[in-house]
Amino acid sequence: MKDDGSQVQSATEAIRIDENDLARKKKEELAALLLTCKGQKHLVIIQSYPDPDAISTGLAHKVISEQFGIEVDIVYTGVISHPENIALVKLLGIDLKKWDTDFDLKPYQGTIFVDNQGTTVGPIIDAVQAQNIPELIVVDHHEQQTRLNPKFVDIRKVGATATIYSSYLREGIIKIERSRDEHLMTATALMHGIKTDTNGFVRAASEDFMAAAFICRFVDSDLLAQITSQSRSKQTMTIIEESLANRTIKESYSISGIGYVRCEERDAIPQAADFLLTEENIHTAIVFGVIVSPDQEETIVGSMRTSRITIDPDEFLKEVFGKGPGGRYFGGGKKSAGGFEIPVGFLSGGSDKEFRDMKWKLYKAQITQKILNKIGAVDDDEKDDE
Ligand SMILES: [Mn+2]
Repeated sequence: MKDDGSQVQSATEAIRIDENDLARKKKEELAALLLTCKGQKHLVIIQSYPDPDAISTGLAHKVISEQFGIEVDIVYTGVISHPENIALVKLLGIDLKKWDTDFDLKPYQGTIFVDNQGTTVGPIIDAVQAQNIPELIVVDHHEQQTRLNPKFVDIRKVGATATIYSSYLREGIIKIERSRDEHLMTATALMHGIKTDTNGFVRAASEDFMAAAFICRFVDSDLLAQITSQSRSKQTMTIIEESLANRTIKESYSISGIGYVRCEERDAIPQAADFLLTEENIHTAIVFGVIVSPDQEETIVGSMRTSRITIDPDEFLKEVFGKGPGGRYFGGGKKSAGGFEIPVGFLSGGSDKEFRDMKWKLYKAQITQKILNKIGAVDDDEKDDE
C-alpha cells in the first residue's frame, strides 16, 4: 500500500498530465486554424484599459500569427494610464493602436479577443460586429460569456491569459529562440502578465508556475526589473489618499467612493482597492468613482479586491449590479478581483461643480446601498429613516 506522500505526489502528477494534454490539444487546434488564415490580416482587440496580461497576450498572439504568415494589429479604445503599463509598452516597443470612430476596419479578415470576451473592450465591439468581421479566436481566463461566437475558444480557469499563451509556446506552436528580440520581448511581457494577474504569484496555481518556468529562460530580467520599478504618479497617490479618507468599513468590507476621476487616472481605482485591502481585518475592498470620457459621457467605474476564498467577485458583482438594458452584466470578474462599469447615460454632462457634486451624492448613495444590501449591513446615514 502506498504511503500518503506518494499518493499526493501521484495525484499532483495526474493533474499535471491533464493540464499538459489540454494545452497540447488547444495548441494543435489553434495552429490548425491559423494555418488556414495565411496571408490574412487580423485585429486583436484588447480591453479598453489594457493591463499587462492583455498587452502581453496581444503581443504573443501577434508574434505567433506572424510565423503563420498572418499580419496582426492590436487595438484598444481607452487609455493606458498605469505607469507600469506605459513602461511595458514603451520599453518593449509594443505597437498598440488606439481605436476611434475613423478607424478603418475594412482591411481585417478576422477578430481575436485575448484576456476578454468582447464585453470590456468599449464601443469597438459594436463596430466590428456591424462590419460582420468573422470572430475567430477567444483566449481568456474570465468566466465564460456569450457576447461572441468565435471559431476557436480557449477559456481556462488559470491565473492569467499569459499562462495560456505561454503554454502554446511551451507546446511548440512556434519555435521560440533566445536569439530573436521579439521572442525575448514576448517572454518578458508574458512573465509580467502572469506576475501581475496572480498578484506576484501569491495566487498562482500549478499551471501558472509551469508557464513561468518555461518562459523564464527567455526573459530579459533587466528589462523586467525596469518595467516593475515604475513609481506611482502624484495624482494616483492623491486618489489613494482620498479612497482612504472616504472609506466606510462594514463587516470587514472596506467601501470607498472617490468622486470624479480623470480618464487618465482610471488605473488609480484598482490601485486604491489593492491598497485598501492591505488594512488589517479587511477581507474585501471596493473603490468606485465617475470617469468622464473626452465626449463627456459619464461612467461609474469600480474595482473589487478580496482575499476571502468564499467570495467570488464575479458572482458578487453580477448579483449587486445586475444587467443593463442590453442584457449584459454591469460587472464581473475572476478569482479575487473584479470590476464594474455603469454608464449613467442621460445624467451625463454638465461640468458645473455644484451640479457634479449633486450627482455624485446620488451615485454614491445608490452604489453604496446596493453593496450594503448584498452584504447584509445597514448604511449609518440611512438608519434613522427606517
Ligand atoms: Mn487577465
